[in-house]
Amino acid sequence: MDSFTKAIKRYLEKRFGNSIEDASERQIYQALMVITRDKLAEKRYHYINKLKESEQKRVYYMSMEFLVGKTLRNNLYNLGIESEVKNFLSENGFVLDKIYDIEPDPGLGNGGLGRLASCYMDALTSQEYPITGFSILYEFGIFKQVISNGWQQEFPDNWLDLGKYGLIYRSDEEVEIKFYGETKEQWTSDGLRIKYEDYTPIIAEPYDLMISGYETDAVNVLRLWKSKASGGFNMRLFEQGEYSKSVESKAIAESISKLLYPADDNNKGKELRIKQQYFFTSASLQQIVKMHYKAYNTLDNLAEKVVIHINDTHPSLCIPELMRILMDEYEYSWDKAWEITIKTFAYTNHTIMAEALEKWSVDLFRPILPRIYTIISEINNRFCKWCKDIGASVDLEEMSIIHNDMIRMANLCIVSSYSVNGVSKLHSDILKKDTFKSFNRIYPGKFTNVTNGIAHRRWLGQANPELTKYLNELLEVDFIKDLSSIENLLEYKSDESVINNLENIKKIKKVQLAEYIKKNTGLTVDTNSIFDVQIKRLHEYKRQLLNALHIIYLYKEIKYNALKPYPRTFIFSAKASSGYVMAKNIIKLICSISEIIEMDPEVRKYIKVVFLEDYRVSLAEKIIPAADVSEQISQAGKEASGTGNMKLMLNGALTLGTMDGANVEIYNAVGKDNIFIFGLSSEEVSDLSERGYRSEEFYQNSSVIKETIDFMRTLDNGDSNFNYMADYLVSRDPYMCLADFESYLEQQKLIEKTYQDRIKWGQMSLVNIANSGIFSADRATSEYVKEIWNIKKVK
Ligand code: OAK
Repeated sequence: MDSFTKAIKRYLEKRFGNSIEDASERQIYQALMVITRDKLAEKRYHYINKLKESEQKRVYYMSMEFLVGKTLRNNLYNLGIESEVKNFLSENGFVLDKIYDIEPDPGLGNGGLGRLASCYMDALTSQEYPITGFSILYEFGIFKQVISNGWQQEFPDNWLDLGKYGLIYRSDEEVEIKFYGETKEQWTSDGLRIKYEDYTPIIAEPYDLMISGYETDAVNVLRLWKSKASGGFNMRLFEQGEYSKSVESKAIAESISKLLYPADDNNKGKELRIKQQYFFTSASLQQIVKMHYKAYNTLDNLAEKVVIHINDTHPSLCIPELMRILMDEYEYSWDKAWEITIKTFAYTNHTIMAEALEKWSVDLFRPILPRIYTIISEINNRFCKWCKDIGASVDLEEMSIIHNDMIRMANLCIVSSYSVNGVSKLHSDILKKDTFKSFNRIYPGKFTNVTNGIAHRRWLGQANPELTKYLNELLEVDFIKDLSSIENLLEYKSDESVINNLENIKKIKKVQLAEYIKKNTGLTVDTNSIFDVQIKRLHEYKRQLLNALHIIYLYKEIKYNALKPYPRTFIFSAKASSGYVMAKNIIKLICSISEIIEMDPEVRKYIKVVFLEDYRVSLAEKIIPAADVSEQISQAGKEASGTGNMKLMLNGALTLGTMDGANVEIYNAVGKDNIFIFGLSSEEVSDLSERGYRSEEFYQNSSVIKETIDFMRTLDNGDSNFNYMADYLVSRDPYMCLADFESYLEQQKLIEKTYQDRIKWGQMSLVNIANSGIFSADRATSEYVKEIWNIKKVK
């Protein structure tokens, strides 16, 4: 530690010519980022040497998204030097929390899938497993959301400005990626070779982000690729006076890593998106293969030493890229290359939403990646032939990789990987029984489940130090090291003083959040009210609209039926994909409700609605510890797993949910008396949709629905969209909000009643915390390690 503080002083002197007394907060921030990074890089050096020596198997985790969250606090915490740094800074007049605030959230992801990737990197590193993440160094991460008159506006997120201090540029490991052009078969003295002509080269520059583990020597790396033109600007055009053209190709090349696509669970065939996918998969594969060859002088044993994990289908071009490298660069035959390939890849599916299953039109794809297209097409031909040969009564309409001139990436992944997993039991069952049933028939045993998990060190240890400290003292076990030991808390279920202490901690976190709300929205919220939280991407299937409808119902009851409910604060935070009109309408609706209530002194005594803008990891860290109720109300069968549900449970919130995704497993873990479940099951949803769902019937047949929707219309003031949304619910309601409304209402009433029994609520909350051990990312990643990857710790 002494050396760490000395390093800070030295950095300030050398870099800024400042002593610590004269330094600015910004300079302290930079010093801390750089010194922490370099300290981790040094640890990494020793770790990687041990790994190389042991010649053991490694995992490469491919993901278009890593929602890293702020790194500085996580790294200091993991290095075990947070409190010393804090003291050192405070002795010199600085507040560490204010320094943390300077760091931007590296928003290199949209939501669940990206955050999961980061939770897994953290958990695997803490457990000393060798894993490398690969993704893109987006110059602009997920947009910054500003709410203006209730409507979402998007602004660029220039995170590298301050975020760059965590990265290490590895100029020695640049690679070239080839787009467009033509490939020709050419006979040479060594046999048939593939020759590329007229292609457009793009350079991938590597930047490494160190991933630290908790109290361990392990340091893994997240490698992020940045695109740049090969050869800078065109000198010939420049000399001819064509200045703008001369830099055009440079700009086009750099556009590849310019921005993160802000669409969550939605796929629109975009040329730039294909380029992004091939860019980072080709760069990563080239590097993996090169390193492997250097270490072993052969690629014959690639599948023994390497697992490449594909995080949803976005990195699926890894598969044909490996085939290409093996055949075109290392002269393997098709059969040998294929044998290696299908033993190397494992694939996780994160959604069954039809619009999210990636498909590329052949016409768009083939000119950009001619050789890769040929390989995919050949994989498909051989797969279809094999199906016929085995005589399986298989449905090639459903299974063919290329169908109706579209390339179906999930099919490519299933055919080419040795393992396919879903992310919760229910979701994995749906994959097997429904979405990919024909594949499951011909590949028995290939489909498995690994229920998601969360990095509890961040989501409890760092986000809720008050609760962590208390539990540490109470339980006298290191549950931060091993979350399963948190179940010892169950012993205190009948201990009122423990229940009271937990309640007091919740109150502290609510007060902190209330301050944030005041500062950011101007709203004053009652910290004795129930904090009812729905925070996640804005998507119709997640049904923020159902939540809004319940608030409208309460408003009506308070105003016209003299209802005096126990006070509640409804907290929302969510980003909508920029092109998703209905999602933006739902945000507008929520903001309009918030405004109307705020203007009504009769109503605002009881209920308040807060929409916190710019949902991101660091904001989630503030909201989650303060939540009483965790709204997990997706239409059953649609949410693959959810992970926010786990973070909230771990922090003592009670789940109000449908039997969907991992809610089902939360229900099993805590028992029916410690959760609020409502709504149709996934089978009932399928049945109803097969029979034909007509929301209007629910509207006509239920007085409470009718009254609520009719009341909703009366709120429309021309500037709001109450009428528009009411029409939508009555005429379409694609995710069946109306079908579930009454049973939702019933559970909401039960919540209100239960909350007032402070001991009972406290006990339920305790049971939730105590049973959250299975949702640690340590458990989830251990399952990947044992069941799928078969790797060992680096000792
Ligand atoms: C995003 C883009 C395409 C496909 C899936 C996603 C995605 O984020 N899916 C989410 O993944 C999470 C992690 O597995 C799950 O918890 C969410 O339920 C799922 O929607």
